[in-house]
Amino acid sequence: MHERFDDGERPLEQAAMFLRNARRLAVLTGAGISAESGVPTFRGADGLWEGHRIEEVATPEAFQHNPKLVWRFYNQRRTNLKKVAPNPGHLALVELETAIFQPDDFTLITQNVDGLHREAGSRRLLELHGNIRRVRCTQCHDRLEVGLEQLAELPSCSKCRGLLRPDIVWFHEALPDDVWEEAALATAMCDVFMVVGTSAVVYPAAGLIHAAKRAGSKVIEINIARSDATDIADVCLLGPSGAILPALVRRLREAA
Ligand code: BJW
Ligand code: ZN
Repeated sequence: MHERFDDGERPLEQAAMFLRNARRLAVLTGAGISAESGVPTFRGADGLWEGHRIEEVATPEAFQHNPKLVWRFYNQRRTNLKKVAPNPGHLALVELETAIFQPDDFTLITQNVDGLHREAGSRRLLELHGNIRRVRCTQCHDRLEVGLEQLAELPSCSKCRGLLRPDIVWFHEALPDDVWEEAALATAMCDVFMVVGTSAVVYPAAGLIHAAKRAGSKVIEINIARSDATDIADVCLLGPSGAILPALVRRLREAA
């Protein structure tokens, strides 16, 4: 069976060539890689939650004014995640890490909070925006893995009774320093930077793409539509990541 690439096979071969010539690879993923698992993206046609834009429910201000609304949003998303599993795009990235690149030469940087890369088996993984399966206390800052079980309307800390919040980076909040530093380092060191399923509009994550380009890396984009990364990419593979990533891995394996 042949996958359909909008511009034929040429971009796929060019991307494969960049990867064959690369020692270090860094990959930045966004919501698009989980779309084929059934997780809605943020800025698509269905990007609203009960009429709210993400910017209205994913801020510390929203949590301060209406923590019940914000917790309802996250509890609903956590429940929906129980029904989803990693797709062939997630699995192809695991194969790139474990079968094609050396373990220390591959870094997966994700903006996603759904935990699907970890579930798929990715090892060197940097979660820039946190993880929806974790909470932290607004008072004592304790962090806790809670999985996807339904939490109370307003869950509280078992140590200090403080209000718990999702361990996620909301708008106007800083990214965790250690994770960000590792992501910036992997970006500076890589030969190829691959951008998968992100609109590339949210900073500082999107800034990594520009930093990679400035540092001289080849940039490969995989997306079903144009994004803010398209004009700086050296090659764009237009199509669903669940088909394109496995096709790319197959091509690299054939050549090996
Ligand atoms: C497929 C596909 C398939 C679909 N295959 N592809 C003006 C200019 C610049 C910056 C700012 C500004 N005003 C404000 C800011 C800062 C702000 C920001 O960037 N805003 C922009 C929106 C303008 N950034 C922040 O606030 C950040 N913090 C910060 O700057 O702090 C400063 C600070 C420093 C020191 C101290 C204190 C503060 C934090 C940003 C955190 C973002 N968090 C979110 C919410 C997480 C909560 C949650 O999940 O509930 O993270 S926002 C949301 O967007 C989420 C995502 O990770 C992130 C990125 O979205 P993504 O992944 O790109 O998804 P989409 O939907 O946009 O795109 C999907 C793509 O997939 C599309 O391109 C599709 O075509 C494609 N696709 N199916 C392949 N099958
Ligand atoms: Zn506490």
